Amino acid sequence: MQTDKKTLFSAAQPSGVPTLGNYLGAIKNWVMLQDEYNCIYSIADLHCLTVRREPKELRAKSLELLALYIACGVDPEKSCLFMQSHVPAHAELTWILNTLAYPGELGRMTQFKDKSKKHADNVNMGLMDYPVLMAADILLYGADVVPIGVDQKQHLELTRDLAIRFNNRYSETFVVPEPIIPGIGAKIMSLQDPERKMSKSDPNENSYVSLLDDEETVIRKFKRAVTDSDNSIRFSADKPGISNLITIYSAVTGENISCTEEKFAGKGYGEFKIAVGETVAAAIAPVRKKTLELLSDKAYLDEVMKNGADRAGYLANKTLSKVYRKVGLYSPERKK
Ligand code: AQP
Repeated sequence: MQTDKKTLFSAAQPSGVPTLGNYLGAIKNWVMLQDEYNCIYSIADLHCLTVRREPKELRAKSLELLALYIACGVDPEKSCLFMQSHVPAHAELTWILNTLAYPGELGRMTQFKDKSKKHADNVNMGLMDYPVLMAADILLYGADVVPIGVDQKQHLELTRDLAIRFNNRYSETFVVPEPIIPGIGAKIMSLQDPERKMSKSDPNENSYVSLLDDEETVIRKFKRAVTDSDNSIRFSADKPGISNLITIYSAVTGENISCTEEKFAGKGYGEFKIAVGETVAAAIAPVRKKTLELLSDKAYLDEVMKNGADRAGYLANKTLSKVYRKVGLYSPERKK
């Protein structure tokens, strides 16, 4: 780790194939920030257990997500890439932070409320404790910044509150992190219900574009995207469907929203949907190709994972020892 650089932490759950939302809201920025920061990127497999999963599928998706990170441009030589469950300090710090977190504040989290409705038959303690584990992920590495989509803003606020609460109670220990939220692409919406965010675990496959979708599938999903009947390509709060497509096109091409509006002024929705589909398909095609290549070299992926866990474990354990000492857990003296 270079000491003159600030530290950045971010993670995604292997809860499905990452969507265009995960890419534009998070992973794309991770790649751009690699030179500026000491970057630590995790695969949040422990977070995944808050919802019932098929164990075999979780294992496969975890490896696939590692391949996808690398295929998107996250460089394991520059950044630390690791599986959350390979560094036990995440679960250990969660326990300590739990003693400072209140059920009232966790019960108020929007994601907890949404997921409790979605998984009404399995509202478990892990679902409620999700943001505390996320706080442990971030605080273990002294992260100064955390790139996130808008949906995770509330959880990052809680991380900051827990860090400040701990520092006030036990003396200055944790860095209080700042979010980095992308200008365009911070919240990509579902293609079928543009009032809801695009999510990789949405049961309706037409609602999201996955990073492993082929060109034909991507274009088909955009053609079917729900829009309004006004037929003017204009960004507006009362036109959530078409505004979402304008956002996606702008985020992928790097053009601003008004440029996109001008470019497609007077064109019909049909033509615009195909243009968005083709642009997205061209952007993700190399990611798909590279991911499939990487997945055929499991030994390489395992090696990246092991190295990452060693690097992350070293940093995390340093913080955890400090925390244990500060809260008063006894540790025997080591002989020199
Ligand atoms: N629709 C989105 N637009 C922009 N950013 C998004 N992110 C997620 N959805 C969007 C950002 O992606 C990062 C990784 O997210 P995650 O995998 O840890 O969990 P999530 O936010 O719960 O993502 P999903 O796709 O909605 O997963 P499921 O369906 O399993 O719950 C985060 O930085 C997030 O902000």
